[in-house]
Amino acid sequence: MEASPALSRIGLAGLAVMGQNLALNIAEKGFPISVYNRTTSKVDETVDRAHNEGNLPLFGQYNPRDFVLSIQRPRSVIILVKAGLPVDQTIAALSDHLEPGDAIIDGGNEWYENTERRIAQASERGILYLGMGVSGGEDGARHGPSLMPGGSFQAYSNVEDILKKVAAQVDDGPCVTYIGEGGSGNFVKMVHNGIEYGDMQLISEAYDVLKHVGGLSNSELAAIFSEWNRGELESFLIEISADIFKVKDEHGDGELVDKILDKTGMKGTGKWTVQQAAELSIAAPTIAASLDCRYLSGLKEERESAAEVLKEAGMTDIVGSVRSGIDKKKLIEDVRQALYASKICSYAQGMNLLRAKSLEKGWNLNLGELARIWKGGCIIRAVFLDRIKKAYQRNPNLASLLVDPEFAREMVQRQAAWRRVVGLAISAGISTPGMCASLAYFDTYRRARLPANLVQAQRDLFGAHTYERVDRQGSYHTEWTKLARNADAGVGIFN
Ligand code: 2AM
Repeated sequence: MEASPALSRIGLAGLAVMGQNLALNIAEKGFPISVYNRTTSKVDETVDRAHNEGNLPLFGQYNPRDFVLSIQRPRSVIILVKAGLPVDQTIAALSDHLEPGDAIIDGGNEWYENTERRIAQASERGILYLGMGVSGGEDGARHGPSLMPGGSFQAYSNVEDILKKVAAQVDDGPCVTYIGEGGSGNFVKMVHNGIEYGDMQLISEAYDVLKHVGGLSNSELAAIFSEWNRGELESFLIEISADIFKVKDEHGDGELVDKILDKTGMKGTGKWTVQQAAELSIAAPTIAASLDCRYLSGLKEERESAAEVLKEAGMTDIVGSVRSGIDKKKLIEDVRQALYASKICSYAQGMNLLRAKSLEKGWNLNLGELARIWKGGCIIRAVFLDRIKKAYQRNPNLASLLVDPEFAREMVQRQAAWRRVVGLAISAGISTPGMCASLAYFDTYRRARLPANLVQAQRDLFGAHTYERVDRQGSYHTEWTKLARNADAGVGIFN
């Protein structure tokens, strides 16, 4: 370790995986950093890594007081501990030593309202506060994450130079921007994660269809995903999927992917996204379908017994009969197009959720800029995000990505392939809830007239909720039952 300078430029408390890597990244970019963790062995571990990874200017501290006092004023302290109570406890431990003008930056996946509460509490003591979404996992934190800081603009300005160097760098700048006031940084990160659920679900459905309907092997899947990663689907998640299909099982035959228990874990941000969509009356069916699929995947034993029961009830293998006569090459191209079109719908949902929240809270979110900072560093990074950025640059008030002229054209060009894939999957009994949800979203959104007229009539019949008419102003109520009976009497069917 280098000799400790007079004072560090910044501090970071909470040295689990993300904290350690982000601290090392900051040090590597030339900003002297103090680090602290409740369990001090992690401080030593981080100091050792800083030494081994190039004598980085990182300085271990072993109690909150020394930690805070080792940072230059106005101080900026990043905390990366578990969301919820641990954040409050860490703030409490540090607060005694912080002074007005200092800033706390919570880099965890925090619920945005907790950040808003802490902003208010901190401001009573003159402390500035940022809730900063950090995406990119371990590797992103170490070599360039996507950063979503929201809250005090002054706190952001104090560390802007650091964040811009530490973030992933793409062709149009560092993957960080001041998101907005309050808990906007956490909220944007939450929706990012919801979109990530959708992407992963859609990719898994593409895999399922190719494997079961197309009969593709893992090595074929690896080749197809690598090829896809050279086109419009180019993204981190497609790239890592290609790699996953290649890995052999070291404990047996074949590839590891086939040995993995089909039960998905989750930490809650996807659920929050769907809850918020419901609160704001925003349709997010693709993201909701991906969440539902995680729940259903969790019922492994129940699914196994359901398979048994249904087999006994006469359920036979539908896939087998559909598979014969499949044109593999055409199926692969169709699935690629279906995946792309489904993805556009999923991002349209996420972006509309962000806009609705921005309006409710007055955050003034810049959707194009959010797409830009997701181009690098984070899990959903993709070439496609540049197109989203440009769509919002063309028209910041775009009602939906689906009506951006470029995306609209792409959807129309892909819809035939998309319908073929979904139709085939349904016929084969391979569930594609994400692709189906996206397609239904598209078909519902693009239709100028929906069967909601009948729903309104039913509501008016049983609850006198009234309805509007397409051809004249005002609210109407009709005595449906009475008129229907009269009509019956008139027509005389039942007489
Ligand atoms: P620990 O190593 O002392 O457990 C992820 O769990 C990170 O959050 C770890 O660095 C962990 O510290 C920290 N953490 C969890 N709960 C905490 C708390 N109540 N106070 C301080 N740090 C906490």
